[in-house]
Amino acid sequence: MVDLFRNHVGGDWVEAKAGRTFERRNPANGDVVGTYTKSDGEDVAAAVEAAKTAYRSWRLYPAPRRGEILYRAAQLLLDRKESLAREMTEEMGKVIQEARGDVQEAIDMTLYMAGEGRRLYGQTTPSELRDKFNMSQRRPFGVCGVVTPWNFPMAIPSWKIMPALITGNTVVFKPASFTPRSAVRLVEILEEAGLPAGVVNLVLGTGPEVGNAIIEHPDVPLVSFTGSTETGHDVAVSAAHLNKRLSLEMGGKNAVIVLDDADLDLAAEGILWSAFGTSGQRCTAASRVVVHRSVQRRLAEMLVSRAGGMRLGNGLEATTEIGPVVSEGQLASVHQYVEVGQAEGARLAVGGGIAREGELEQGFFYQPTVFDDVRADMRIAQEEIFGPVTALIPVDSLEEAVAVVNGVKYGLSASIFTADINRAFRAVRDIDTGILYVNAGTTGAEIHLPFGGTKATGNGHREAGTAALDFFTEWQSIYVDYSGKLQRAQIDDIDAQIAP
Ligand code: UN1
Repeated sequence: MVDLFRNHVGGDWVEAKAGRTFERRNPANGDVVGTYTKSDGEDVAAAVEAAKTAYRSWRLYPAPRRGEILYRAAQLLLDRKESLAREMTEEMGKVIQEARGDVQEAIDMTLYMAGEGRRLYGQTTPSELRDKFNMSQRRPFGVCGVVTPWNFPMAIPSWKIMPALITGNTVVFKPASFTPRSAVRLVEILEEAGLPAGVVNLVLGTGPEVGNAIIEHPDVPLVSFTGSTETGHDVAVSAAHLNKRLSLEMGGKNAVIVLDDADLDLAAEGILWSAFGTSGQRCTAASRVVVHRSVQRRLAEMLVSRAGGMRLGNGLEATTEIGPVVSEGQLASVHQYVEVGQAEGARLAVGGGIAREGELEQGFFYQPTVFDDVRADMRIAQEEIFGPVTALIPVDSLEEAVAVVNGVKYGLSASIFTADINRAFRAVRDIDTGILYVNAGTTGAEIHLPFGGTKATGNGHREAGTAALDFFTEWQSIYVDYSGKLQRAQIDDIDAQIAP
């Protein structure tokens, strides 16, 4: 008997009005993970109504008290970390160790934002005039639309929901249709932690039916979206018509630079972890390796021998190093890119095929793949693949490496391996990405620093850290005049007032 998972609207677990359902299967073996209620615009309208009603009192709820609810939620996430991680692996495939990391990232964000309940700092400033007090404070927006992807089913929703809540907003949450169960678990925990009814509402279903209805709803003044570049552009167009605040977190084409003085063992480890972790399905995945020609051969050999030996399998098994990709469509799209790379003349050094041995036949497994002798203008070096594929691009200098890193439309993450601090800092100065690592791979962002990218990766906003507070609030500047008379800024003659 497979459970039916439902929407959460105004504090109740309810089926979608039209009574439809959809199913999610485990990408490792095809087992049914769950059946889910399938919503449409009518369900979104009910969720927005509930969120609007709840906003009236939630915005007045003292922020330290909101923080206490988040502390309780963080504790529940921690108590259930293992079962949440196992369920996540069943739902989207990432290996259990990484699923635990995903839940941990949600715990970290929840704790961080809980603490913000006692900060949420504004400013006080001197006034140009006597007997006048100036200050600013953050104000919430109202109902926030939260639309999230399947690759980080707990972490990314927490990046959006927790800052929205601590700043006094309410939420309508639409998770990816590949990972609805993790979303249900997160909302159950918030409810159990004492979040009042209607503050977070969950609507399950597809992007076209549910996501669009949220984005187009006139009573949702703010939308935070993480997903594909194509969908993000459509979201931006709709949001612009309605003058919404919008945060977009989209594609990446992240690169690791390996200079001639790098510790190659460390570089190889960093590349394997960031290229093949989560089967390459991270926005921050290292899908390019920009390597100095003098170490290209040695690095390629190391990557080929290690990637060739990586164990594919069900992510719940302790020995598995690479799980399946999320779906059959994703598998086909990754393979298509590999064919494009070969047709463009890149040298396939290892991998390059759908893995079908034994039990792998039941799931969507792709061999870890390394292309060598890739030119920076090839499609596999320019477009996001979102699978376990990386491309070695040889260069002759740091300057050329930086130009290659910057020569794509995206700007999320990059890294450099070098023993030379001067060259590392020159790379930091010149690389145009939102996130940069020295002597580490391209993944592993921590939640208290801003997360996001330049150029086509985003639209100028950042998630996480205090940057998230900036996105989910608007500033209000307050001037209190206690002089008892009309004082005019920019007009009154202050010098005359202070004359002896
Ligand atoms: C993503 O890929 O969308 O830095 C998020 C990292 C993780 C988050 C990735 N902490 O790779």
